[in-house]
Amino acid sequence: MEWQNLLEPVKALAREAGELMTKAGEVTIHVKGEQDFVTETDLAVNDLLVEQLTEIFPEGKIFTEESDDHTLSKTGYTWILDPIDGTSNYIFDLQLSCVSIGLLYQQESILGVVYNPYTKEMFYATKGGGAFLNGEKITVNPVETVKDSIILCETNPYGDRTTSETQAAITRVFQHCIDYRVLGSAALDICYIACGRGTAFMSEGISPWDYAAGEVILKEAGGKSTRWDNSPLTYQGMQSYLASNIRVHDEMLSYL
Ligand code: LIP
Repeated sequence: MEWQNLLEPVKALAREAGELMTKAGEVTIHVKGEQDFVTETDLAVNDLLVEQLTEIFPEGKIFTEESDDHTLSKTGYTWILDPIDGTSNYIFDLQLSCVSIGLLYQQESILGVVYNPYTKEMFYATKGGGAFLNGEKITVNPVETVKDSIILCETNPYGDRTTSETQAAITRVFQHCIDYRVLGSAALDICYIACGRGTAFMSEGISPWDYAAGEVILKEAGGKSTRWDNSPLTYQGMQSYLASNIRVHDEMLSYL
């Protein structure tokens, strides 16, 4: 199957994964690291995604938050998956969690699907095909300054909290914006910038599975992303991340 024809099957798969999330009831939790958890539902969704994506598009190398191999295909396509982004939210039933399915060609995100089964909001895009929320085209908001903005932040909970720069950076931004929000799901944060609910999203440390799907959704919605030093994102390892409507990007970089 040509990658351009994958969008509908991937959306259907995301809905199936969402059913697993919302129907799971009491879940078993495993500790991966300091304040870093994985549930049996994460693992069940992971297995569903790996099995189905291997079947519909076997050319795609699989790279998931729960796999050991976090390297990209050297020649072609790589699926980068977060079975449940916002696992801590999921554990406490905050209902701000999603399944995130991204497809890269070499180092570029070309297809992205992010689905929140609680709100039934399906964000999706293909390179050159536009970005959508439940069938409606989406674009970043036209806000020109941070002063007139809601800024989305994440706290890099898996980083070293004794050396974290996050709180100082949020404080600097807070002195210049309407307010900030910490939702607990980077994949949803990026989609919220793409549809204009926030003007920029910042995190001192997120992983490729948090943004692989969101990247093409953000770009097709007219947004921009860089690391905090204005360098381009890579898909190797945890890194700082700033997404915006372009208009406030340079101002945001001055606070980070
Ligand atoms: C994470 C969130 C965390 C955020 C990370 C990532 P995970 O999702 O829990 O709040 O800062 O960027 O989105 O690891 O729970 O799937």
